[in-house]
Amino acid sequence: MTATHSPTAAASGANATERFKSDKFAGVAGTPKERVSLLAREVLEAVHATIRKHKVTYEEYNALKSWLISVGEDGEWPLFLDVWVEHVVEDVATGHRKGNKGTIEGPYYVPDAPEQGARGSVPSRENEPGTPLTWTGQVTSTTGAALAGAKVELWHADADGLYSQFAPDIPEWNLRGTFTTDDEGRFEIRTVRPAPYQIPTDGACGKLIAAAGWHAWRPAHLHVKVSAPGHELLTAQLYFPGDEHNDDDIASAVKPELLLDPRPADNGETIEYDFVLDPA
Ligand code: MBD
Ligand code: FE
Repeated sequence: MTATHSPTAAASGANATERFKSDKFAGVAGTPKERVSLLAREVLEAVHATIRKHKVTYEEYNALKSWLISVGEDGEWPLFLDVWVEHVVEDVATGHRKGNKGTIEGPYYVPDAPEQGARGSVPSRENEPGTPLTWTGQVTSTTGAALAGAKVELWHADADGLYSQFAPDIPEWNLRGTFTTDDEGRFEIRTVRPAPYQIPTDGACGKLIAAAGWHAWRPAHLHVKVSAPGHELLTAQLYFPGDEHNDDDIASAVKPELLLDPRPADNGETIEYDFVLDPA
């Protein structure tokens, strides 16, 4: 027995699957059957066309079948879909916006992180590893109005690239907090710089990456959800200039508008980044 447990794909996948089922799954009950039929048929036709075009063999078909089974066994459907599909859904869903660019949510959001007021530190361990980061910003509407009482929910990986509630031996709300803007829509958040993130390599997604000769990296990122009454919820991630994976994120979720401009400070670094929300 060792005192600490190594993170495993199956454990973090199982957590992500449970989280998704408890928070989000509403089923297809509200989707008209014409729509289900259209989408299912076209996706299957795209698969059929690929099989014909590349003369897929029975050996390859069975490898796919075995791999798809393991995606479920490893609890990696949330990871697989969020890494390779969500960015297109996000693009289609938010293309009309005039305010801030957003990006994908990914598999590791947890609602109701502890409230920290307009100015404060994100919950963290004593001596939390990583460069201290002080982030000041303001939430406004595309109408120009400052949004007082807006919520900024922040969550991110630690300096080892691990997320609380999905990796073992990390306090429940570590590096997860909810901030509420002041009368001028302003906030100030103290946290630490996250590390680049490698998606689990020991599960089904890792097997695909290895078999295809891809890499498993996402650039370091801060996740946020920014919300205010009467406005569209913004889900975004912020990135650090110079990260070697900003240009080849496995999850295709980097946009130039989401790059930070960190400046050295007495204690670590400061960043300024504001949010503009679209009226709903
Ligand atoms: C992450 O941390 C993440 O943000 C995404 C999108 C996918 C996998 C892990
Ligand atoms: Fe992430």
